[in-house]
Amino acid sequence: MTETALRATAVRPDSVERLCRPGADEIEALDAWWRANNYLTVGQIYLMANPLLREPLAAEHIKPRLLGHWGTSPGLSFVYAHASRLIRLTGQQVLYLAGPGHGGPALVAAGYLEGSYTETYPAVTADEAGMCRLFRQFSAPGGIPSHVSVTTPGSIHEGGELGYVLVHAFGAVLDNPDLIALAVVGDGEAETGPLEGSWKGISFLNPERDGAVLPVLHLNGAKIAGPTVLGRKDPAEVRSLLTGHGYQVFEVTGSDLPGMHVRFAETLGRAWAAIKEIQTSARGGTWDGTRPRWPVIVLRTPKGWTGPDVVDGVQVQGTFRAHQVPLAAVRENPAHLALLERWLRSYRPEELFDAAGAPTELVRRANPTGLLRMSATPHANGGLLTRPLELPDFRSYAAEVPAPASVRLESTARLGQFLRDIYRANPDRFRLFCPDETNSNRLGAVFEASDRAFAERTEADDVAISRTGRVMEVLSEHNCHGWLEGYTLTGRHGLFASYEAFAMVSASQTIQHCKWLQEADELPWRARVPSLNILLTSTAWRNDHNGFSHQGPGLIQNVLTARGNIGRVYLPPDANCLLSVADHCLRSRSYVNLIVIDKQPQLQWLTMAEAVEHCARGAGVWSWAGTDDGSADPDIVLACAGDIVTMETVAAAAILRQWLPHFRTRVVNVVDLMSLIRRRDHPHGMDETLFRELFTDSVDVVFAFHGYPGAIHQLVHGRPDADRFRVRGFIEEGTTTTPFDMVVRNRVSRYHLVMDAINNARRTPPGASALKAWCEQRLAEHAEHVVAQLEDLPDIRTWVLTDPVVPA
Ligand SMILES: Cc1ncc(C[n+]2csc(CCOP(=O)(O)OP(=O)(O)O)c2C)c(N)n1
Repeated sequence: MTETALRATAVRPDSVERLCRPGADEIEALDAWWRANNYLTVGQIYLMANPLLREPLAAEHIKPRLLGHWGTSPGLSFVYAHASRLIRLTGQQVLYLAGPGHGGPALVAAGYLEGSYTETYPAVTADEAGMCRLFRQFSAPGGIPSHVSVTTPGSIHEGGELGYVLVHAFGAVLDNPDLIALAVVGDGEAETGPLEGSWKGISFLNPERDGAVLPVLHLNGAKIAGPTVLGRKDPAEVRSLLTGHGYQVFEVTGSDLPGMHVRFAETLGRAWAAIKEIQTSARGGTWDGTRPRWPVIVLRTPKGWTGPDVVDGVQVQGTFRAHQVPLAAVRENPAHLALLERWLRSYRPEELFDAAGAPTELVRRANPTGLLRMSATPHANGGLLTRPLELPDFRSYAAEVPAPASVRLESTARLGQFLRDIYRANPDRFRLFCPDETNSNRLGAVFEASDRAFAERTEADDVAISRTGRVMEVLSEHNCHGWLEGYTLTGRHGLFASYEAFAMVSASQTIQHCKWLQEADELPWRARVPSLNILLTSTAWRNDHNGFSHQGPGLIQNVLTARGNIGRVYLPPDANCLLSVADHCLRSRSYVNLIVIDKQPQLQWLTMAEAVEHCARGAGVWSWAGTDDGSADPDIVLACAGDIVTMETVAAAAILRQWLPHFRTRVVNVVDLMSLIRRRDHPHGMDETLFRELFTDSVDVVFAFHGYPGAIHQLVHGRPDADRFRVRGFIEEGTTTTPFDMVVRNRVSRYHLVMDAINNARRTPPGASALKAWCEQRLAEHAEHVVAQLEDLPDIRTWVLTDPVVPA
């Protein structure tokens, strides 16, 4: 599928009036399609045999475990049916996102009715046997999950963890001018923080070069166990809320048929026309540049519409009781069984499926064709559309490193220059997403290539901000993360840069995305998409000015814990390693890459050639830092992962070298954290031989780690004598203090590492106790100095590798 092919099927002109006034035959077809969808939805929830009700429904036809969510499903399929009509009449490319993704059976049914489900899963044939398979597989062992998950053709949004439907939709349409993302927002979902923040997406959209999001706020009034806030609000308040966010509000309310079809068709037609008008004006040069009032549809229908009204004397339809399985005891209770049969037959399946069990012509008439079917759109299988990034040679941004630890510079500033040129070379498929910190994170060079995107009013004092900008800055980690997910899942590339501690705000999204990619990896029909790259900077160790709230390296832990091989964690110690790692991540597919490095001026260790080799191996011995001379038998291994702790480790090794010249230390630096894992457990895991070459199989390892110490224990589990790893790391000791005081407080300073090395070495060399005493003395001096002088000791602040250890 090429872009040219996509454009060839794009918008055909059509009369809005024609769109807004469906003929009786059109309503008949889309109502039949909707009935068929509802039938298949109920069938998936309840039936394991007799799919076409060819015989009276009996207990043995009913699944033993009744799972799934009915309540939201008829609303989702109602919108879908109407969107299909819009597509048929206009040729519009639509990506459908179901916020309440628990309505999975409705979307699976849609793909089945459109034929794409059978194309994707040939065993699920368009006949009675296939329908039975479709029903049996739903929410069943060995089958498919209940949500609009990775297995659902046409989906980029599972809607399992609620709150992200609009962020995914906005991400999908950036730099995607021909696409409309139709996003159904649940009213329960609308109570979440991420969703409430995501209405602001239109403040960053540019109608000239971006597509459009059409939200459908589905107020079915209830969530799992009670009413929703927006469902119970006076409609005028809902209107004000959305108007205040900048939308033009369209409303459709009711449950009458065919009246609802008539009214929704007209509303969808008007909303689509509003989008086209905005885009035509912007692309035709008549736009005055003000932020358009994009349409939103508020749809009010009963929860569980068309399902059982009253069950056991209790109102179900239109209440929270319709949320999951409205008839719960069908196998045991003949009255429920009879109600289910009546419910299924109310859709008149004999009109919807032919003798063989395939959808009838009446139903199929409602389907768009080919790649315009929402269940077949390549936008939902973004790997098919992915064009590799044009990447400049990262080596040309190299830091000059005449000798290890001799120069200091801001590593992320080099990355900023690389990103700037990636922007220039890829004006249509690369974006940086950042919560208001691009400059703070020293990535500001990107503004030489692109402004920040902003559709609201700009003022004379604003800097690097315009409607044509493509750097995405919004003070919402949820928006940044979700936009990037939508952007990459539809085939484009990007990077999310965040303060390390606040990446935890969107940590759950990171985890959910890992799950999505993991599942996608197991489906041959899902093409691999660009990776989700996350840069964590302004790290725990150097947020000494912001204090404890800004000190938290937790995201590493989350990514390590993700199942499977999707997660990658890189801790480049300097600029050249950062450039090499970034280049690798931006070329990669279908991973979640976490890159952790601070933004402050920092010592540089490796030349570019050395960095490339080091990063390719993932971990290596820094022989210039240690004293074991390549011996297979060091007295201690000093390992490190993370920029700040690498400096402490190399400084500790320098102290040991000068105080105890016959003590054999080996310094190992780890860039790729996953290399520590056993190969059988992760594809990046280094093989046993290399692991032994680096860490021996019996010498104690003092490991200084950027994050929480437990992570290293988790990673080396199963390695030879894993108990010998003594790990120092962030132990939640933080405050506004000096950089060196941070490592002291967390007991990972050079002096702590020296003492650890002596305490854990297999032999105690002469002079060791004097050195330990000196380390204690230095720590005492530090404690006194920072409080008295409010800064670190001078020799600590300016330390370079060639310094003599004991200050003159
Ligand atoms: C973040 C999150 N919190 C809680 C849940 C559990 N949950 C699943 S469905 C649901 C109610 C959803 O209500 P709504 O968005 O209105 O969907 P609908 O009524 O259309 O089913 C809840 C709370 C969830 N899936 N995600």
